[in-house]
Amino acid sequence: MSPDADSPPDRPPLERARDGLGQVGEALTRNRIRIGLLIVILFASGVIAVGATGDGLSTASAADAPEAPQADNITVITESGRAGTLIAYNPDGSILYYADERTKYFDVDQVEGTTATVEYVATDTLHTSGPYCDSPPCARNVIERTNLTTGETEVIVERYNHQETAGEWHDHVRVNETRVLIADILYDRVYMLNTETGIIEWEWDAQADFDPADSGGSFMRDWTHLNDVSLLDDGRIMASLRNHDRVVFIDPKTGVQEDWTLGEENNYDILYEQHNPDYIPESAGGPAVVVADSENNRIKEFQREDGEWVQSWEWTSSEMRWPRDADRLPNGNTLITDTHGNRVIEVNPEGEVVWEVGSTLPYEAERLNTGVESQGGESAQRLGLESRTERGATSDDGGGGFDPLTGIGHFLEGLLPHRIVNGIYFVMPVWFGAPQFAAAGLGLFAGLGWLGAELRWQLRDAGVRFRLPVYRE
Ligand SMILES: [Ca+2]
Ligand SMILES: [Ca+2]
Ligand SMILES: [Ca+2]
Repeated sequence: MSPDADSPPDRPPLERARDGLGQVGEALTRNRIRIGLLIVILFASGVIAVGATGDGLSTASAADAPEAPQADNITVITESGRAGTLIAYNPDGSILYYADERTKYFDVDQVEGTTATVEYVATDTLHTSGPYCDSPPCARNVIERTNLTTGETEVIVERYNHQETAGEWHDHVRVNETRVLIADILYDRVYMLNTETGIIEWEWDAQADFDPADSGGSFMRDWTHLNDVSLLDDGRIMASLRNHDRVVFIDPKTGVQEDWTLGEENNYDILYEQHNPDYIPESAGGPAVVVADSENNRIKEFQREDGEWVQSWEWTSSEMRWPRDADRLPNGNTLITDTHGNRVIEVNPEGEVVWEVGSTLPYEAERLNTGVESQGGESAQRLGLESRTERGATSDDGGGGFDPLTGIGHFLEGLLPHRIVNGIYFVMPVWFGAPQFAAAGLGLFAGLGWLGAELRWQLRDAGVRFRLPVYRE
């Protein structure tokens, strides 16, 4: 059949020729766009594949874990990822102790009167249903004590939770030989457990002072996310209600001391889902609280002045992602876990990084024999610490040089709320850094752009086809 026979008789030949050329040109343009987008997607996939297969940071075994720089004392680091670890570094930077028997490790503290024994909370994830678990994942929480020199480990408390989400223990603190305070995320409370009898002897329930209807996260899912507890020398208890963006001070007899509360509902300028607040008493230049302001990607310190909390110090870096611990050391340095920055760092009073070791999803770090958490340190105000935002080359790019993908990654991160960025890094593997973030962003844009273009072309073609019966077949 000839084209003439199919075409309506009233269409001039010139117009038909122009249409034909137009279609050829259109097809060429479409294919060029397709090829261009394909190249972008292949490039992005390549960057991600290189990240996945590269010999990057790993703590999967004691042999894989990186060595640390020298330090004056043992450093203990916990990792809370799906393959969590507890790693202790000798002062010379070699590995003294390595454990990965538990699924995740959280707060760790040196045991008083020992030189190298620690007590910590850890969680086993129960992946299958059974007598302890109806709908997995569920959790078995433990408090354990380990002599890092001999490796001898003793289970002190073990408890099952019917869910793992908001069911882990992230902190405990020892009251005396037979009593511990537990930060209970599942039931939004702090309680004192007698470890000999197993009996709860005291508890503070967050509902005593907060209404689940108009505070914190979803009551049904993860209301307070109570992730840290401290016992102060004056007998008060300090607790971190992460989802309330608040640190509260609890009188064991009367409950929360409202005028002491640090942070406000939905006021993210003060705190945004913090971890590991440490109280620095008046005798050490406080009252002050040094805290990892996690979703704001910075470490902050607040000083008590005229009955109010005033921010007295801040440290952050362009590389910092979701820090979860900061300890003021006796020498004025601050030991920081940079969770999605995949590192534990120590910054000096001038704010310079003077010690750094790679770590995958670190939760907290302790430098032994410097006082538990910040107990051996002084306030930023007394030390005259200067706030600082560190900028510079990434720590993991092998040094020097501007890496455009890292730059694009940081730019894309800046377009999104911190919470979304930190959430993405939380679910992605450890090798997924800023370059991969950039590649994933570019790949996603290209993919969505391609989809949009194809849809548009199809619609356009469909529109043309609408008129087709008029002059075709
Ligand atoms: Ca600790
Ligand atoms: Ca802590
Ligand atoms: Ca610590």
